[in-house]
Amino acid sequence: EEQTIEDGLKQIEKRMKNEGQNYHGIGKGKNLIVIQVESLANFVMFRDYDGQEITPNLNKLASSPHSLYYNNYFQLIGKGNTSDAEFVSLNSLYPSMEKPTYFQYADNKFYGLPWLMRDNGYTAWAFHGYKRDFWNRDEAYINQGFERFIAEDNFNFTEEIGFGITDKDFFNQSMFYLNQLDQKDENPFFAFLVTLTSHNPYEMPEEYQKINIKEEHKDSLTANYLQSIHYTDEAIAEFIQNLKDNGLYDDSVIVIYGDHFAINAGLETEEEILNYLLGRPYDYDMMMNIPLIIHVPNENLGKTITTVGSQLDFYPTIANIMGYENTKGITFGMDLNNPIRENYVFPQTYLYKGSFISQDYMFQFSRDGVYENSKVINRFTRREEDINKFMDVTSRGIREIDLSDYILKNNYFMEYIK
Ligand code: GP9
Repeated sequence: EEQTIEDGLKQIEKRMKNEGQNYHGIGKGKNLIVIQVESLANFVMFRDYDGQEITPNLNKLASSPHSLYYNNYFQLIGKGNTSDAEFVSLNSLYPSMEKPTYFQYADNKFYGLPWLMRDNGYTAWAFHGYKRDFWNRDEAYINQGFERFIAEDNFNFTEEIGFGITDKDFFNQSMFYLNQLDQKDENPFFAFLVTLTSHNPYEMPEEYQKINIKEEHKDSLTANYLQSIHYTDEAIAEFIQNLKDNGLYDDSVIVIYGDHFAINAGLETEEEILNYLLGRPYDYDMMMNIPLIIHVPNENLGKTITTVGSQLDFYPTIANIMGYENTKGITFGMDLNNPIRENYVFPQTYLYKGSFISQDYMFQFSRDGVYENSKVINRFTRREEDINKFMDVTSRGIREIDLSDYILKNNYFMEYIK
């Protein structure tokens, strides 16, 4: 029988209750520094190109005894690309598929991570070195719970790459504001930093191209990408050193993840270099795979988490690490350190609504919306399998997306959050 919307939401709310013993509260009272990295794909992690390590610093961080590294983590964006990655991660709600969520629902009431941290005494600021009104951030951030937005107009830069400010300038100058936050009061802070340099088409000036590219791969999008993500990797390492030099490192939880894919699957021009780099065909599940690293200085962690998850799971995962429970909003994700059910990723872009990625499968729901035209592949054998046994999972995914959309459409938290 048909379940009512209210019953559906009650069910989602009920499953939020999670004892969450693993890593509960290991970040309690510390600052929370989250870095969302432009186009950081997981396929560059722990990978060499012709004997050259692409992201040596992120590799070091991810394999540190004080880090958790999630290697089976996926993007979950709609029409708002980078801004949806922010929205989904901070709120654990699905993005709108009509318009970028930051535009369509800028005025809605939310209870995402910035609000949770503020309710627990934190100051929450956002940092991004591009135009204040791009993706409507200046308006959306207010209802997301950020008290201040350090944007392009707060930075000085002489050198421009791609969209503008370089990641090194961005991180260096952000230190000034982080020090301000640190000295502001007794309270810890939540800083949300969004990088910019490694943006498509990834063209870097000659002096920043540190990876030697083979003649036959030169000028490909992927070759450019390796150069630019290598630069960003170095910028992040300098930033962490800077946190140490400024005495902020030991008191902070540092979280890093990619906002979305770097190279679209199915680009003919990229086939050769990707095959060479990966030694296997590049498909949508690899394209949408982004890394998540949670680094807690002085905590004994040192683990790679293979549980499948996505940006939808970010908020519950971080909330448990910080030791706080979300008792106000409704979140659709799962704490990846305390899995209480089998997790599925339900994307709506690149893989269409009804599709899913699970531990073993990638189900590609047909673009025409006809189940019978869908296909499923085993993620390990890469072979196609019979689609019939996945009907209930796809309908569950569609149901969840619709429930989340109901929250957005009806500004549901307006009444719900006291
Ligand atoms: C711009 C930056 C890029 O502010 O966040 O957004 P994208 O084009 O990647 O969605």
